[in-house]
Amino acid sequence: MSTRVTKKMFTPFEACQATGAVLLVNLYDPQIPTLWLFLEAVEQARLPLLIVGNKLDLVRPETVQKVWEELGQSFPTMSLLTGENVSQVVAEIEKRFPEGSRIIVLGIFNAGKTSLIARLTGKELKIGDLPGTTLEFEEHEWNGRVLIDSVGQVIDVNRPLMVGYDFTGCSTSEEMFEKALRLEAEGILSSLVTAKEGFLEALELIHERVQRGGKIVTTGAGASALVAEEIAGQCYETGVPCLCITNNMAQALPVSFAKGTGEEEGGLARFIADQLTDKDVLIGISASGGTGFVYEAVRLAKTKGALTVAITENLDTPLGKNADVVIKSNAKPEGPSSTRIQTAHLAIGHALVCILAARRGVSAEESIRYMLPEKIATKKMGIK
Ligand SMILES: Nc1nc2c(ncn2[C@@H]2O[C@H](COP(=O)(O)OP(=O)(O)OP(=O)(O)O)[C@@H](O)[C@H]2O)c(=O)[nH]1
Ligand SMILES: [Mg+2]
Repeated sequence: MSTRVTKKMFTPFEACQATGAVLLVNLYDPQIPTLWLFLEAVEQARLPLLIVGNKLDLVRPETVQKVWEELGQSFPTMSLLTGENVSQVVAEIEKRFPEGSRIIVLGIFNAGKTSLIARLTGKELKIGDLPGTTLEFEEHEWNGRVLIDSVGQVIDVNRPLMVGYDFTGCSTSEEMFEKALRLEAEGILSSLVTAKEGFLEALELIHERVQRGGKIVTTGAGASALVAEEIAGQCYETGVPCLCITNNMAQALPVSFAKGTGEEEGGLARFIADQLTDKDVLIGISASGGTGFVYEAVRLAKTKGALTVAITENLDTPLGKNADVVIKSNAKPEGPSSTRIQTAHLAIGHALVCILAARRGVSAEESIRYMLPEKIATKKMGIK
């Protein structure tokens, strides 16, 4: 019995009885640690493999070289958008997988798996840049072969508690505790590289706006709402006007956390944008980059001239595309429930507020003033 399932699906990886695999790499946001999981799954299933890089139109040659180095091998690259190199890749697929093959097309979401199958078969398929457009295995006949579309994530359900952490190799609670904390820290550290450029750019632009009297609005849903709230709280403690608007409704928070209550509500996006002028900054936080009201609020805020900043793990998403500046964490892979991404986003938020404060010369004494009790005489209860 197989143990690997695709995210949000209970279909075992091997249930599709593939005899070969194409691993599609999104060159624009390669997510190498997650690709290793796919490679491990393919190796364990002993499938002949062809790795192909897609979205060549969005990257420079140096980036391709870097991805090759990180994966320890070179492989063909193409752009399904412009058609560059596609016919060579198709020929390579035909050569590698003989007639009668059942070829599973793997890769993180938005890598272009369905786009490749649509291109080969000439079919009209569901393609889009929201993470998770395809949510189940789908088979398509092509040229005497079967192409199997898949979901952009693999999870080995046999690994202990792959909900948030991979506890493989841990037998005691103490070992699990140590591993959990190490993984959290690693998520922050590996974000150093991916986040730095966007962070520094965002910092300058936010600093300018705050100095000119602008305010910050933060937003996020569920777990990212907590990050948004934390940023707003620390802004308050350092004298930066910051308003936090989320979809969390007090007691509904745990449910919103798990199920994304209200994420599709466009009114929330408009409400957020209503608070913003061209002096202000909107920071949208979303681990997936696909949270409805967050990416829509960013889009609307931009039309009002506000500076928009995204904090996300996934660059190649509606949030990543809508924002002026993206601060990209690199904390994956995660289980279905993310932990490391939020930790990395909190660290990024803390760094942002603290550096802004340092740049403005806010002293500890001034900061403490925001924390002291300020009692206001109030009416006696019952007096109307
Ligand atoms: N710029 C660019 N965009 C591309 C290319 N190939 C696909 N896309 C776009 O990337 C997005 C994702 O494409 P899909 O084919 O739906 O990706 P997928 O891997 O099936 O994604 P999921 O079903 O979510 O796992 C769509 O907006 C495509 O139009 C490419 O070569 N270059
Ligand atoms: Mg798809």
